[in-house]
Amino acid sequence: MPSGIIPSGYALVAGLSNTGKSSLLNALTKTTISPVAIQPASTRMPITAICTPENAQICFVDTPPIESGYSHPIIDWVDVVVLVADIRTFDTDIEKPSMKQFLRRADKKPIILALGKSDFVKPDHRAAYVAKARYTNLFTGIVPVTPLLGFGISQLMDSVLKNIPLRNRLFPRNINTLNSKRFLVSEQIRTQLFGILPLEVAAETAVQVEETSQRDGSLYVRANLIVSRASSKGMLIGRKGQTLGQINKLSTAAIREFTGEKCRLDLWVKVREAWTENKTDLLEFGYVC
Ligand SMILES: Nc1nc2c(ncn2[C@@H]2O[C@H](COP(=O)(O)OP(=O)(O)O)[C@@H](O)[C@H]2O)c(=O)[nH]1
Ligand SMILES: [Mg+2]
Repeated sequence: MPSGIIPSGYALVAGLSNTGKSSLLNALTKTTISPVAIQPASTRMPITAICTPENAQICFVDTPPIESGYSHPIIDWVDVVVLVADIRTFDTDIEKPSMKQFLRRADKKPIILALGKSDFVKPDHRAAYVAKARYTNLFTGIVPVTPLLGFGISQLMDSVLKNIPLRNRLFPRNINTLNSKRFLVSEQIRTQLFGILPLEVAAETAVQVEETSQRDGSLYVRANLIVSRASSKGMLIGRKGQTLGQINKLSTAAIREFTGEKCRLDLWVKVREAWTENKTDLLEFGYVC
């Protein structure tokens, strides 16, 4: 192999809502870069994490759910697709229109099927699920996985690596994401909202990180939580500031875990009426590429 030529490329992580895409990306890259929420559909923009197994580079791209159509165009520029599906519902899920559309667009790419949530089926039944998926003839590889337990992760990584082309390295050494820290921090905060607030309020709260800096040996983050109607403001703050305090506590812990830095978070609640209906607000808050 000529010097400087290594396996280097992109792997899309796609799947229906709540199948475990973000958990899988984190397990593959040994990070917590992509927030995992109990509520479905929390990932809204691609989140990238680069890992470097055995002198190689793979940039995994976590995406919003297939139902949103967001991941379809990304297929065209990645080298390999990791399709995450719930092992229990895979056979009916691939019949859904959005999934069929996705699979049609991906038919020229290697697709590796990660059968997620495999802890929900008995270990000696997993081979039967794999055989059933193999019968579709759609996949280059099929691996049952349980990201939280690390099960199937190294097999999946090997399978992805085999499909990454040899080329000059695409990414500088020592970078682990293509996203900005500001964006990743805002996503960590935004995800916490879904565990604390009613879904409709969380979905209409933008997070705008105004500052990330070093202060007294800690990461200092100042961020605005921007609600779309004045009546939601009180709900975010809560009685005696309790709700905001809880959002702050959970977000601080999440940012600390993801950055590895001690964090001090300063959160403010602001109102911008009907921002969800305004194109320039959507652009400003990172909802449109
Ligand atoms: N039991 C189990 N839960 C999982 C597994 N993978 C993900 N989850 C849970 O499923 C939920 C959705 O996971 P997430 O990674 O955010 O899914 P995404 O919406 O596809 O990105 C979270 O509560 C995860 O903890 C798995 O393999 N087994
Ligand atoms: Mg996700």
